[in-house]
Amino acid sequence: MDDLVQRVLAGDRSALARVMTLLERDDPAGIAVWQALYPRTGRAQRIGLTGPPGVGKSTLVTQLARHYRQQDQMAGIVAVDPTSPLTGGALLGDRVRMGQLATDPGVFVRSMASRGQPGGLAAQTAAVADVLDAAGMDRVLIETVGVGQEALAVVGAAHTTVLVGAPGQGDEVQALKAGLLELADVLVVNQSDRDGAPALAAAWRWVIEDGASHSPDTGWQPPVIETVATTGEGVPALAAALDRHRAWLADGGGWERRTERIAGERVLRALAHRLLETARRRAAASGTWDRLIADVAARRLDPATAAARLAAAAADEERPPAPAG
Ligand SMILES: Nc1nc2c(ncn2[C@@H]2O[C@H](COP(=O)(O)OP(=O)(O)OP(=O)(O)O)[C@@H](O)[C@H]2O)c(=O)[nH]1
Ligand SMILES: [Mg+2]
Repeated sequence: MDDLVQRVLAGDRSALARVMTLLERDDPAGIAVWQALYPRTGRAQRIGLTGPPGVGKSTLVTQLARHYRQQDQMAGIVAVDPTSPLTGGALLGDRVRMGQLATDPGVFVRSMASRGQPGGLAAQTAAVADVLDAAGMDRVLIETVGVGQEALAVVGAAHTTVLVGAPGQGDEVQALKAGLLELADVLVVNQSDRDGAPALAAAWRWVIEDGASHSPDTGWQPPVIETVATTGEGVPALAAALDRHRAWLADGGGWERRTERIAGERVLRALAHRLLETARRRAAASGTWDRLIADVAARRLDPATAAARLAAAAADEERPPAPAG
């Protein structure tokens, strides 16, 4: 284990890949390495990018990584569930697009499937980002599809969150109204080589300047950046906005506040996961699970009482053994 820790800290790529695979499986050996690495994290800017399928997030992330490489910065990329129904098989496309980046020692790309994550997707994505951070990446770019709970949880663990849209998607302003605006620090209208891009950018600016949903006391007005990810147009402007946001967080003490918020969410998530797992395991082992479910189904017991019993049994297990004597 110590060996893996040292190798990750030295930026050894095969060690990074190994630890990430262990983490994805919730393997105790991987968790031990991650725990040893955790104190060595906190330096990288974590940038979460989300948006509807096919708007060009992967293309944009690739261009951003290229931009950072030109500035001699190291960039880690985590792409969550890169195969959306729309562009199916995008993982291969991502590999091709990332082309020479894939062999650049200053870039590390990791794809994660959103299914079959025993420890929860958001927790594992954050842990993989920790590994990249510990390995010395200056920026960790986290791409996730959509605007659902999981996607929000993933990008919510970033210092800077970017909402990417494209003309012809239709739902963007709706998504903003649904509360995404509070989360997005930077808005990107990609595919601005296509019709409808200026209108979308104008609509977004209007929503932001209207400011109804954006809290005025933060002092940060999310910029709307227009990009063409396929050519790289607008990518320097996006990178500049990401730098401005980082500087703004650092200057106003917002960096610590945000880091604490992220820490709080991570602990809460870990706690919920742990309690749920303990409750499930206990109930399954003792046969209580099947009995309680049957009782609730037959209306002999209400769901809240059943949950209270399961929680009590789980709490029993979580309690440390009483001191002897
Ligand atoms: N015209 C145009 N096409 C673009 C632009 N950016 C990306 N594309 C194309 O849009 C398609 C989808 O791009 P991706 O980068 O895979 O999009 P994505 O948002 O990562 O997609 P998912 O991960 O599947 O949600 C690809 O064919 C890109 O070449 C752009 O700025 N203009
Ligand atoms: Mg993608």
